[in-house]
Amino acid sequence: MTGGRVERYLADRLVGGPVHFTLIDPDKSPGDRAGAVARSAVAAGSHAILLGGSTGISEQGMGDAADAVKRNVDVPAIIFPEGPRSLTPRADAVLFMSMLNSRNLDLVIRAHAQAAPAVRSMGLEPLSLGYLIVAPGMRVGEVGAADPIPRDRPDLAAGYALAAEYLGMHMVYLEAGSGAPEPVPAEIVRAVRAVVSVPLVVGGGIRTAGDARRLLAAGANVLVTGSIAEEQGVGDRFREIVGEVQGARGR
Ligand code: 1GP
Repeated sequence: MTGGRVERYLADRLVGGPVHFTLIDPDKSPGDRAGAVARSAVAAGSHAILLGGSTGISEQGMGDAADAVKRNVDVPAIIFPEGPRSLTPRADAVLFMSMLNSRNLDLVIRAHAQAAPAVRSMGLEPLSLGYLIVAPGMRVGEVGAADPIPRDRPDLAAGYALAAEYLGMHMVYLEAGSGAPEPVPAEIVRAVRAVVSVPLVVGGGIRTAGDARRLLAAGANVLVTGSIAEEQGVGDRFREIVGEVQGARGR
């Protein structure tokens, strides 16, 4: 990977093995609460904080959460944008993501054309990423008007992911949707891993150490968890998942 400071931080960490990102929704954990969740997540071994949610987060809400995260931890605070409105210069970077299998051109490229000048003037580092919704896709799949990749079509996912890499995107993100009853199938992760060389991010429905182990064994480079810390705080379940990531780094 080339790019700015956050991309280099990630590339450096990825040399040592897979990494974990904690997704915090500033609507559910505003301001100092976001800072407290970030602090326990990073103490448990998480490598970066994503800030986002699927409902409208104001610039103010996003900015306050980013400030609180930066006061509490020394890992990047990265915006997981729900639209151009949720950008703030107070974060370190933004996932500059195209939803590859959306029927809505806004999510493929039009919102990006609108947001790019703001990203530039805010000095936010854009992290170029192809975002692929896998069934069930949950709310983000609905709001994003996605045609989710069926769970028995690893070939289709591999085609999209390879196209993203050929288009120059620096990462591919396989998303089952927040709260999904099951994470992205390991077969899909394996098929994508077999064809792409860019880092592979996997999220949605990761609830257990077993889920994490299967996804890591299939070739995921980054695991993202959101709901688990939101619902139960940074407890045993969270620690077990991050423990799997840390364990894979040790091998
Ligand atoms: C990030 O949407 C996920 O990719 C988060 O999913 O809330 O199910 O962990 P969970």
